[in-house]
Amino acid sequence: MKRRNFLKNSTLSTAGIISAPLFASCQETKKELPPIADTTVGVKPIVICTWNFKNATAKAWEVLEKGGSSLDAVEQGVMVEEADLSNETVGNGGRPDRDGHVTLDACIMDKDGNCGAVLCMENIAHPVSVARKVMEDTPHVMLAGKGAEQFAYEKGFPKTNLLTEKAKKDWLEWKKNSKYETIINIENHDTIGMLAIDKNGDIAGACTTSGMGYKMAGRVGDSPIIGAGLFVDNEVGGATATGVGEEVVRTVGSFLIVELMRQGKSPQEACEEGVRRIMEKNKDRRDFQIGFIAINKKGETGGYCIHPGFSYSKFTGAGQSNNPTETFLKS
Ligand code: SD4
Repeated sequence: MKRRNFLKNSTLSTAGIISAPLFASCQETKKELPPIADTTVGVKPIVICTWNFKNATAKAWEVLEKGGSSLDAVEQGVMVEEADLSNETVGNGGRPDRDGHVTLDACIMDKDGNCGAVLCMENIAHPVSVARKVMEDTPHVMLAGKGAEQFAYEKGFPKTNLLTEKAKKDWLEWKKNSKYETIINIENHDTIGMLAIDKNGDIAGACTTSGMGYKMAGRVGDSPIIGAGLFVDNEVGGATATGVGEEVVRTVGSFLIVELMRQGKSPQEACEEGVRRIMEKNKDRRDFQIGFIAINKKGETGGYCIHPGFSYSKFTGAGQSNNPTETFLKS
């Protein structure tokens, strides 16, 4: 019996045993339930990500093509961006906070609903891999700040200076005119969120960022928050977010997208609805960016993003282009 069916059936029968008289009729209807359709039949591996990170999706695809798991694919995929010094919003080379410290956020989630995250962690070049270690080697879900860094050293991650000369120069320049104010940095749109389906039809996701450039010390956005920056439910699909994290946290954005898909919306419809809900609450604002991408169990994809000034961009679904390594389209 498929694990999913087994769990479903065993939950029902457990309920029946505990409160037998009341739920006797429920037990009977159980027999009439049709088997859950296996929507993974015929689903091909696929990987999608936010923005134009073709090297990252190519790496993830390499893993999937060899028969690797979606979890390995998303980890190794986003690591490409974490290592890319020219990407100023993810990993090594990311912009610092307003005090000059590069602090990184990341999370990862697997097909079984296991997840791990690190928040506001310094000096470690691959936060997504530390997040995976949190998931696999601890009973916890999140580690933050110095504790996360210490844990990373214990797991053998090397100490790395993440502030590049260029990032330092830009920050010093920013300090001259900024009055040291923290603003929502609308230019910061290169967070990578990635979702993949492997040959078994299993979904996993990862999200990693240095957050808003010149943020307040200690500020954490949506990206490492399960349910906000990323959510995967292997029975339904997955979603991940980019843009102003505060707004995504307020709406528990990625969880919302997955729940909308559970209710029958396509990934595209769900992403559009998620963005619409955020905009409803921000009727007077035209200065920020929010985007979601999503994938469902059938391998259908979607994405929607609002940019400052209210222009929108859509995702070109993999179904349309037959490209197994789709990225989010810029407007
Ligand atoms: C954050 N959501 O820290 C991140 C930033 C981002 O594309 O996604 N930029 O709020």
